[in-house]
Amino acid sequence: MIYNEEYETMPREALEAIQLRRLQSVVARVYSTVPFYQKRFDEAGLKPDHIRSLDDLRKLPFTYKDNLRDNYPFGMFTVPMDNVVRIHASSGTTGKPTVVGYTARDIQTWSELMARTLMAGGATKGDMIHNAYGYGLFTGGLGFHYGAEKLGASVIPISGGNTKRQVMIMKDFAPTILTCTPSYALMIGEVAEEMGINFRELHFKAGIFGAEPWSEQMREEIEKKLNLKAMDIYGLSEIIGPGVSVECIEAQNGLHIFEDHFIPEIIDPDTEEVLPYNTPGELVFTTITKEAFPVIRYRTRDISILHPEPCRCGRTMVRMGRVRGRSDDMLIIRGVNVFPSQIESVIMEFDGIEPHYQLVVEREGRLDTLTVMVEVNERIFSDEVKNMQAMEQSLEKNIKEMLGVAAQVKLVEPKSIQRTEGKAVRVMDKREI
Ligand code: DLL
Repeated sequence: MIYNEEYETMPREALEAIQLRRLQSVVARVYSTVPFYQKRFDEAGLKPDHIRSLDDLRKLPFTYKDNLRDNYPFGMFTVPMDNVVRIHASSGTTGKPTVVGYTARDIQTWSELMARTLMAGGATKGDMIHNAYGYGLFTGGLGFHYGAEKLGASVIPISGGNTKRQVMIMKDFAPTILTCTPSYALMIGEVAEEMGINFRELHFKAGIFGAEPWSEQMREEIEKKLNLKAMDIYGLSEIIGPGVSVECIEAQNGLHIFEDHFIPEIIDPDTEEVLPYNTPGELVFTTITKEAFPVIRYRTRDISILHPEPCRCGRTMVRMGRVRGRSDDMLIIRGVNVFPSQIESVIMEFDGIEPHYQLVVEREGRLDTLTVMVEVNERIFSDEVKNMQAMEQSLEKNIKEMLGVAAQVKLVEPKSIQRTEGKAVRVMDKREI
């Protein structure tokens, strides 16, 4: 079923005409309202009226996460704060979050995209949606919530956590659609099992899972254990939140990008050259309808691929493949975006610590765990055990405060972390997903 037949199944030619018109308008708007863009376009010798075809998009400079950080918190907004009705944020590279804003019309756009998303994943007005994405600064909870209401479905705004209570509510309220991260879906499955509740007795038909990488194997496991069809959803705060792309229940094969709002490109992350369809590379998005916080050619760092072939569901929007990795070192630990450099900045504030550290990410049961191995100097290492323990604890506290993610810190003896000739190996990701 298709929420917005007119747009989602629009012939490519008509779609491209709309894209061009919207692109021209957003380029003119950012040029006249955001000093950052004006400077960048001027440096490239570009004026908004140089954009005469969709191919001209390539002439525009890229926008990087660092640019957002440099303009923290609201410097990239194109409207006065008076017109901003919502603010969300996600973690950034320095401990400062990436801040995004929405006008009332942006919230309407986002709600429509999430209504489309839910329907692509099998939801209708008659469904009850158990929304276990986190509510708060994270875009997941509220993004799904508004989409569910727009669709006219009933939404249970349960957010994440207190899993036993979630299972009880699933049993008593009989929701039919589950929305949460794939790792949390599996955890709910395990807790239900421990409580003696079989998902076959529940009423779920489909789940829409994303916000972190997962695999086809994980899909199979979720579908079997939770007795539902599992769809992949992709999005990022900088572009809108969830609602950038989603799989359709008919094919479950690639995520349709809502191209009437976002223009995707795939580039080679090193040379920045634009690559043809069906070639893997880094996803780049330009938002063409957002008002408060549009972005031009945003480098997502997510590695994917674009497939233009028609889909049996009837949507004409291009599909992106499952995200296969990142072109930077960002990790997603229990849903929180973490950069090794953030941890580095926390640990380097301590006296007696050497700039050698390693992050070990593992999965215990369904939960990601993060261990930070930190090398200390001789003086600290030969100190009393209780002093070392106190230092470990304060490091853990600071990491939790700065990044919002719990880590176990282990101080290790001088020279024990392996040195390499090339790039330091900072991360050991032992999770098998
Ligand atoms: O994770 C938005 C979202 C909420 C998406 C709910 C889907 C569902 P951020 O916190 O800004 O936004 O994190 C964005 O998460 O650049 C990817 O690296 C990763 N990511 C998101 N969805 C997927 C997915 C939300 N389906 C970052 N597969 C992105 C793999 C994903 N990675």
